[in-house]
This record gives sequence, C-alpha cells and structure tokens, in this order.
Amino acid sequence: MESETLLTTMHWGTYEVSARNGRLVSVEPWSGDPDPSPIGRSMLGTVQGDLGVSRPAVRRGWLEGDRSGVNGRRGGEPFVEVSWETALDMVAAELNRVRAGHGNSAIYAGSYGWASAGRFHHAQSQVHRFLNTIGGYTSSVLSYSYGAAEIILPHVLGSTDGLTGNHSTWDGIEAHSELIVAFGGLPWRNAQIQGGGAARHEAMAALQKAVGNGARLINISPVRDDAPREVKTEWLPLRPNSDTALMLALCYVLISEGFHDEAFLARYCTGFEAVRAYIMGETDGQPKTPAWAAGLAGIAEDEIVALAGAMATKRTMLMVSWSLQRADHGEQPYWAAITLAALLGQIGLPGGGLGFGYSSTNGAGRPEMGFRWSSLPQGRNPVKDFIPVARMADMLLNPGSSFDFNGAAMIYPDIRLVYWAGGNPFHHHQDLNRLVEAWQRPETIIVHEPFWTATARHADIVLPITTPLERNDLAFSNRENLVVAMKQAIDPVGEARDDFGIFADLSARLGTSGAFTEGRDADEWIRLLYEQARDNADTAGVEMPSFDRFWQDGHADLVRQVMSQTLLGAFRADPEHHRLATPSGRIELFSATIESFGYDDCPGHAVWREPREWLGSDLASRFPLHLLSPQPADKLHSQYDHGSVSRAGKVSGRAPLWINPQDAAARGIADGTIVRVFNDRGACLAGAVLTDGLVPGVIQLPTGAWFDPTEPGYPNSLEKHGNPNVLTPDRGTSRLAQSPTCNSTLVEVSRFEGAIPPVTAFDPPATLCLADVPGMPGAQPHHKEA
Ligand SMILES: Nc1nc2c(c(=O)[nH]1)N[C@H]1C(S)=C(S)[C@@H](COP(=O)(O)OP(=O)(O)OC[C@H]3O[C@@H](n4cnc5c(=O)[nH]c(N)nc54)[C@H](O)[C@@H]3O)O[C@H]1N2
Ligand SMILES: Nc1nc2c(c(=O)[nH]1)N[C@H]1C(S)=C(S)[C@@H](COP(=O)(O)OP(=O)(O)OC[C@H]3O[C@@H](n4cnc5c(=O)[nH]c(N)nc54)[C@H](O)[C@@H]3O)O[C@H]1N2
Ligand SMILES: [Mo]
Repeated sequence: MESETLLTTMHWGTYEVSARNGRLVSVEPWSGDPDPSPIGRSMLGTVQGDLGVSRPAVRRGWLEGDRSGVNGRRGGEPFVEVSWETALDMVAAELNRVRAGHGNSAIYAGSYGWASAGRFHHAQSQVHRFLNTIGGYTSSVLSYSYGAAEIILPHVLGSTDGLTGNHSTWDGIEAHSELIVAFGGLPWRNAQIQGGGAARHEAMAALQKAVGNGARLINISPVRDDAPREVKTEWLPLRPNSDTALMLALCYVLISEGFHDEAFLARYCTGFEAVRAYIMGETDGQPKTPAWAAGLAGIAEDEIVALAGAMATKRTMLMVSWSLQRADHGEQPYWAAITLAALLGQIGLPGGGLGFGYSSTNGAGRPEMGFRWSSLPQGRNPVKDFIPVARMADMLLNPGSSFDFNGAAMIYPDIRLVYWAGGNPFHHHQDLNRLVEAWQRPETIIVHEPFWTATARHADIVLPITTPLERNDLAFSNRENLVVAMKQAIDPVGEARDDFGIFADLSARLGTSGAFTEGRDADEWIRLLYEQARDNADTAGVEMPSFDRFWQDGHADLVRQVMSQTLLGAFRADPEHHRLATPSGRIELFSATIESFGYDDCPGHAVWREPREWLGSDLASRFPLHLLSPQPADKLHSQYDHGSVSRAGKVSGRAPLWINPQDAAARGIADGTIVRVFNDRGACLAGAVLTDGLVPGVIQLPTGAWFDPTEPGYPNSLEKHGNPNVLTPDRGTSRLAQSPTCNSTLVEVSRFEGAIPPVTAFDPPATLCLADVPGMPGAQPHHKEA
C-alpha cells in the first residue's frame, strides 16, 4: 500500500496521520491548530502495539461455569481466546438468560466513559441504542466531571448554561474584564481537551489577550501551576475544599461595607434575606467574617478584605473550575459563587458575572455554532431504573437498598449483568479496592475495549474494538467549526471490530436487526448523520458542503454565525420576558425546593459544611496530607497511558507525585524517591517530584496510571503504578447530587522500603486458547478464522 496522509480527530486535537505499507508512521498536528497538543503522538506505537486486545477473550473461570461472582476472581485469572462466532453466541445467550430470568433492569449499562471522538462510532450511543432495542437496561445519570453542578445549577439558575455551554464568550472578557478571579485556576493542561474532538486550541490565547488588555488575574488554588501557561498571574494559595468559606467571607465584607448591589438582588434574585441572615451570623451565631474564613482557608484576613474591595470596584469575572464540586459538599462552592456574583451585581454584563470550567476544556468561552450537530439516535429505554453515575459500586454491593437523590427516595436495582463499552471504571471510579469487591457480584461482565486496560482485565467477556484510525467516522464537536472526515488509515488490528458491527451481529442473533441497523451499514449511517447536521446548519444559515464534496476534501471549515454572547445577558436585559426556569423565574439564592427536601447536608441556601475529609478534620492527625488527583497533563484520563507521551512523564515508571520540599524533608523523601501513599482505603506507589508550587500539607497525584494491583482480583493489595483512586473516597457529595468527591482525600506518604515491585500494567495478560481448557466442549484450534 502506498503512503497516504489523512486527517483524524481525537478529544485532544486534530492530526495528520500517515501510514505506509499498513503501518502507522507519523501523527502530526493539523496545520490549522494554533496551539496543538503533544498527546496525539501517543497513538504511534500503541495502536498497533502489543497491548491491543487482538481476539475475543473469556475469563477462564467464567468459561468453566463460574457465575456466582462471589467465588470468582475477576481481574486475577487468565483469559481464553475464542472465535467471534463463539463470543457473540455467548453474549447473546447471556443477555437472553438474564432478561428472561430477572428482567432488563438486571442489566447495568450506564457504560460511563469518554471512548473516542467520532460521532457515529460513539461507544455509549451504540451500546444504549442496542440495548434499547432489546428491552432496555438500568442507566446512569450525571457525570464524574460535574455531577454536583448538574443538579445544583438548575435549582439556582434554571439550567446548566455557563457550565457545559453558553458561557460568556472570550471576546467580552478580553474587552471588559478588569479582574478575573479563578477558583481552581485555569491550567493549560486541561484546555487541551474538547469532548467529541478538538480542532483549534484557543483558550490560552484568549486569556493572554484578556491579561494583555490589563485584566488582573488571580489564581485561587492550593497549586501555583494551576495558573495558565505564559500569563501573568497572582497566586492566592488556599487550603483545599475551603472555597465556600472564602466566598461567604467575601460576601460578608460586601454586605457589611454596603458594597452589595441591592438593585440587582431585588430585581433578579430571590432569597437574599435568608442567605444574608446566615452570612451575618443571625441564624447560626457565627458571622462568616474574614477572620473566620482565614482560619479555615489559610488566607490572611486582610487579603480577603482587599479582594472583596477589588471585586466591588472592578468589572469582575469569577471563573470556577469543575474540580471544586468534585469534593465533599461540592454543591456549595457553586451556590456560594453564584451568591457572590449576585451580590456584585455584574451577572449578565460582558466581562462580569461568572462561569464554570473556563479551562476545564478548550470549548468554554467560545461561541456556540447556533445549530445542533446530529448524533446517533439512542431510542427509548423502557427500563425506568437508574442511578447517579458515581453510585455504581454502591449499587452492585447493596441491591434493594434505598438512598436519597435530589428529592427522591430511590432503590438500587439487583444487577446480574454489566455491559461496558467506551469507559474505564477502573480508572474513573473512587475507592477502587471497594470496586474490586463490588465487581465480583454480577454474574457476567462484558467489556468492549481496544486495549488491555484494567477494566478489560476485570471482565468475563472482552471484545476487541478498533480505534478511530481503523474505521471511517465523522467528527464534529460543540463550539468547533471544523468538520472532519475521519477516514480509516490502517487495517483493523488483529481481529478488532467496531462497536456498531458487533451490536449489529448481536441484533441479528436476538431478532432485532431491523430496529438496530435500520438497514444501514456504517458508511450509510455516517452519510446520514452528516446530511442531518447539514440540514440543521442550513436552517441556521450556515453552509456545509455536500457529503461527497466533504468526504473528498477530508474536512470542511464552517463560517460561524454567532460571534458573541454573555451568560444571562438576555435575562438581565429583560427579566420578565427571559424568566429563568427556576420556580421564581429568578436566581434562587434561597431554594424552597431544596429546603423542602430536608437534607442536613444541603439546606436551602449556600452554607459552609465542613468536609468529612480535609486538613481541618480529626483524621488529619493520622493522615496529614490532602491529596488532589487532577487530570493528567500528558493524556486524557487513562487513554494511551502506555504511549510515549505519558511514559515520558513517569518517575521510575510510576505516576509523578508532587510534594512540597518541607513535607518531603520531614519524611526523608528526595526528588525521584519511590514513595508509598496510603490511607485506610488503600495504598499505591508513586515517584516523588519536589516543588514549592504547592501549599505545604497538599500533594498532587494525577489520575490516569493504569490500575496495577500486586494481587489482581483481591482488594487491598498494594497498587504499584500510582493510581490515586485506590485512595479516594466512594461517597456522594450530599443527598442532593450524590456525585463524586475525589478531591476530599487525606493520606500519608512515606519512603517505600524494600524491593520495589515492577509495574506490570503494561504486560499483556496471559491468554490461553480454548483447546487448552480441560473439558471444554467445542474446543477449537487457536487460529484466526477464515
Ligand atoms: N480521582 C479522580 N478520579 C477521577 C477524576 C478526578 O478528577 N479524580 N475525574 C473523573 C472524570 S471528570 C472523568 S470524565 C472520568 C473519566 O473516566 P473514563 O472516561 O472512563 O476514562 P477513559 O480513560 O477516557 O476511558 C475510556 C476508555 O474507552 C476506550 N475506548 C476508546 N475508544 C473506544 C471505542 O471506540 N469503543 C470502545 N468500546 N472503547 C473505546 C479507551 O481505550 C478507554 O479505556 O474519570 C473520573 N475519575
Ligand atoms: N490533559 C487533560 N485535560 C483534561 C482531561 C484529562 O484527562 N487530561 N480531562 C477532561 C475532563 S473529562 C474534565 S471533567 C476536565 C476537568 O477539569 P477540572 O475539574 O477543572 O480539572 P482538575 O484537573 O481536576 O482540577 C483543576 C485544579 O483544581 C484544583 N483544585 C482541586 N481541589 C480544589 C479546591 O478545593 N479548591 C480550589 N480552589 N482548587 C482546587 C487542583 O489544584 C487542580 O489542578 O478536564 C478535562 N481536561
Ligand atoms: Mo470529566
């Protein structure tokens, strides 16, 4: 085959990919990207490397009849390779057995995860659509990213605008902001990513422009490096999880100095009186003074007073990162930030007000395209059971038990079969030792994966999946005006197939082929999705070329119609005609709805509730370091951790643990020391990196190292690679949102003594062929089918 260069899109960027004689030879950033991400290079050497799942594989114990789960040791047994025919027959039979015996709600297929960019081969859409055609499944709601925000914001602002889209655009910030206060900072590393595909990385240029125009930028975070790259920033270090206390104290200063905007509060908000009485200490006897907050946040009293003064006298934009709500009582910093912004009275003005996640991805602050992209229709799920996504291990461990969620009393369904396509729960879930235990409960676990990740290793049936380079697809993503024809660059690796093809064949076995495929093959679906997007674009006055023209050109650059917007600008201009979708139609600083739920951990207005785990709690006497586990700079979550870009950042093969020199010296730790990080939930190894860019008492271990326990399949063995989720708590934010709290974790760190166990996460698992399993009927020779 001759050499060919094609364009492809990943969540971290758009790349020019070349293959020669069937081998991938280069991955270079697309020339149109002003600030490309290096992550793309990690596809070289991995997509066609030895960690790909090459044939369908079945856990040996499962093949031998182990369905009890309790005695099974998922994660600790070898796999037996089988033919596609055998594997698909097994999957179809299991789906039928579980459906017939327990009903479709016994199938859990929330299947959370990012999978790959590409509209058609979106794994979650595929698995949901397939299961909906056969009677449905227990689903999940919310995300690990911003679950607490997804629940609190609609109560307070009437929607999630300003969280996942419809942010105030950068142009207004560049032109008007005089002060930008960034809670959780604005790290460049996270703005590399755009879900569904990144094209032009522009977030950092926008920040540079805003600061170049004279805006003062303050990074309020325990970590100095949360400042954006190459932008003049002041650092106001604070104790993790204390932002709510700081925000309430800023409100206190505004009120006691008479700086709060009474006209704004009267016209656009309800419930100011209730939250005012709380802030001033009238309801609980504790005024939320700067002195009070200083003791909690570790920021000097006069700095809090000065910051409040600056906010009140300048056009001030509050930027709150998503990370703040991934913590105990994570609803509160968001509600408190809205309360603070309402007191400042600049909501709806360009360069003022607030927004969430400005550099949590590349998209925030870029104008919307003004029309909807199309996506694969998922159909209707007849099963009504669902969970908030992060309650997954709880559900598996406690079938039939009850829990509260956003005003509802809920019951966990009894799950017998788990189906996962496009996610890595052994990356994303908290308290992985608890998950190892919970994961033994179901009768059957089916996973679709391109690579031997921990989730694949903990499955009963693993089906090998292509990466985007091995199939045709189509990329369009929110707030990007580039549409990419993601053409297949190489042959599928081993016997890998795409999720769609697998579900099409399963549908044929289950008699639902017509409903699932609607008679279309993958290329016909891609053309249809493009035509639908083109119709939507056309209605909004945006021109897209014909499909054939587009496919021939390889991409299309669209003209933006919307250029500028301000969050809640229309509401500010005319609150009667642009009522918010809250009960009062206004910003609810007090919510009678939330108050009526009667939750002590989330009452009717923003409050300070001490986190169950933080530097202020008793537990800190045993575990005196607060662990933050942010997103990794050199990859997306766990994806391509085995690639060159991620491996270059490891310390003796382990994830890098940032620690202050003061904390390190007290423990005899030097740069490069292999350390043991531990608490009552688990322990992992990591490689120390000394930096004074962290406040003492705080350490940082990014997520993404492939889970690598010393004794796979058994909880509480030492994790060798530096996966922070063996340490994080599996607790909901509150009874309101039940969302993840990974950023509320206490640990201790010590030098690791003794022989350092090697990392084995990057060794492919042992696989046998069917003929090697004694007593198995239908034994087949171990070779590729014709
Ligand atoms: N401690 C801690 N934990 C966290 C977080 C944190 O801040 N701290 N952050 C959380 C957040 S915000 C998130 S979003 C989650 C992310 O968690 P996940 O989204 O589960 O993580 P990924 O590593 O992106 O997993 C995607 C998987 O899909 C596979 N894949 C890729 N393409 C395809 C495909 O076409 N088909 C199939 N079937 N599979 C495919 C990849 O190989 C990969 O294994 O992690 C959460 N966990
Ligand atoms: N390179 C890269 N970028 C990514 C991802 C990735 O995996 N890799 N994942 C993407 C995804 S799915 C998501 S959801 C977003 C997440 O985006 P974010 O939630 O914004 O990202 P994090 O890296 O978890 O946290 C940002 C910073 O918040 C700070 N922080 C933590 N706790 C506190 C606190 O209590 N108070 C304050 N003030 N600061 C705190 C930490 O120092 C951390 O560096 O990132 C996206 N971007
Ligand atoms: Mo996320």
